[in-house]
Amino acid sequence: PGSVPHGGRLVDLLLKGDDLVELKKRSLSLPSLVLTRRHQCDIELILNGGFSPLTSFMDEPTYNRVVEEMRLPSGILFPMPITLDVNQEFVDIINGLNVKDIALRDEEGNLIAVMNVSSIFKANKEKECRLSMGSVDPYHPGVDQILKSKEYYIAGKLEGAQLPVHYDYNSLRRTPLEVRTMLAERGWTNVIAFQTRNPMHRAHRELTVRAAELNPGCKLLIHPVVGMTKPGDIDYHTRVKCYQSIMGSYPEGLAELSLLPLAMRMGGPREVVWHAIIRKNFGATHFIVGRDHAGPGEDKSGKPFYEPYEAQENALKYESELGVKILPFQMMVYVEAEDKYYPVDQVPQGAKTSNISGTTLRHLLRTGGEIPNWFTYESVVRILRQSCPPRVKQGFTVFFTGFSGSGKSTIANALHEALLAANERSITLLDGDVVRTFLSSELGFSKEHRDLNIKRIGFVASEINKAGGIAICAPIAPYEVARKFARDLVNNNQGGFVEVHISTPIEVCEKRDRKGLYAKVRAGQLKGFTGIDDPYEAPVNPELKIDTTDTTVSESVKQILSFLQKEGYIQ
Ligand code: PPS
Repeated sequence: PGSVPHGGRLVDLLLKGDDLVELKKRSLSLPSLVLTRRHQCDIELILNGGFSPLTSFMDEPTYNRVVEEMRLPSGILFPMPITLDVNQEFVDIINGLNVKDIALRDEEGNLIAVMNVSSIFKANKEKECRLSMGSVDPYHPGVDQILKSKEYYIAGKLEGAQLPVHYDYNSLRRTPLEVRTMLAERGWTNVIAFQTRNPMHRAHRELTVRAAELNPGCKLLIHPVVGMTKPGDIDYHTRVKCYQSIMGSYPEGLAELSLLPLAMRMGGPREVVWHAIIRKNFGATHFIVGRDHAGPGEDKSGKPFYEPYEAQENALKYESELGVKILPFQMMVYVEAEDKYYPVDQVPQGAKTSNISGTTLRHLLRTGGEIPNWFTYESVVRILRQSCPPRVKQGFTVFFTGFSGSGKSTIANALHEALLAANERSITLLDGDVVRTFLSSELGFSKEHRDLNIKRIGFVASEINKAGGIAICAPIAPYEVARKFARDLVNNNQGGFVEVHISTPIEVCEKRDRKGLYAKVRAGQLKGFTGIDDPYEAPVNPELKIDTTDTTVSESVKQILSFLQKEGYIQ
């Protein structure tokens, strides 16, 4: 039952029995390439047929035609370049081989597949971004990922050993064949797939049920992405709990949940066509496309990358070629007078509508504000509150940066004491000198070592925050990129990041010279000293800036505490 796979046949590249034993044996003597998370998501859907008719990462002619025309060399529609990027060093290794077989492995060393490399090429990444994403702005997550990928792409015949290993939700991670089998068992021939990367609320439930009502005989496949989504999205563990809880709200026998290990590119108009192809391969006959499908948000100037219905229009344009019925939906809004949801273009005249955006929801969660029943289900709110605690309970990092002798450590210590007295969370002080004694004892003061030091501090702070604790860090941290790295790590681990630039001028620091280090520098006994003969990139947009020339320690601590209070981190 269900749709014919894209290209006519469902790809399955996994070897079995003796062939598999033989492949594993052969792989032992091959050079290994460790697949990134994105590669693993892609290869899973190549090996199990989710990307049918693709049978590997794209070689140069395939890649070029896909980028330029959204088509495979056979002429079949395929909108998204699927590439395996490697560096020069690995290309040299391949070039040194007689038989160009390589073992593709996950980070634990598990063999995923063997590739016989037949195409190695340097891509025009700018062109790839411009044509496939419609932008070259690295604020676009898909563009950023392409631009950051390594300089060569490789491709060649794949022999699959196993799908990437997962430890969670294995009963819900169905392959295309498993979904098709499930549909067959249920006797479902007409199936509407629903894609999402967000928690589901009442609007989503109403939208999907409405789609089924408008297409009699259709059942629903709720098919959320658990591979990679937009940075900053709610983590998939939390989302899966939400999906599981919302499934009980569907009429009996109408909907099934299955998880998709896709690495999204947030490529809107092209991505939607790709999503439809994937769902077709999983057996769906219909595909819901709402407002701003796979949208990457806004560019640097706050302008959306795509028009809100651009993706929808593109999906409809290719509908007959796709062989999947596209069900376009406008945004659903709540009409209080009727306690009902309507697509925004079908709201009864004059009726007052309500909606809560993702941003507002996050704000309500962070501030512990009330989330109304008309918007979502109590069980969903409970799950979201657990994963996104209000700020007073959330872990956070206060990250001081500034010259040696600027006052970082003194203020950090005083802040530590003040916070100990005023809150219940555990607090860890990661002072520059202490870190260098225990965590980074082998490091010096080159740019590389300083960056590594800050990465380590960021990592430890993010882990502390993940467990709900407070981290106070006080390194010099002279480089913007490393500070940003620490900020991103913390933010991605549910932590708040408060950067405090102790902006005391270098002359004042030198005059104080508490540790006698500046004297040593002037005497030529110490080289590469921050602010004297080594760079310091001042933060452009720190949360706080304090110059201790005329500000006392207690005044500085007061400023930080009142900022933390204003932002809701402490009461
Ligand atoms: S960094 O750049 O963030 O990794 O530096 P950090 O870990 O904070 O370590 C700075 C402390 O090391 C002492 N020290 C130096 N600082 C700067 N440049 C050079 N070359 C150097 N050599 C030793 C100095 O005491 C710093 O401590 P603070 O507390 O900042 O005075």
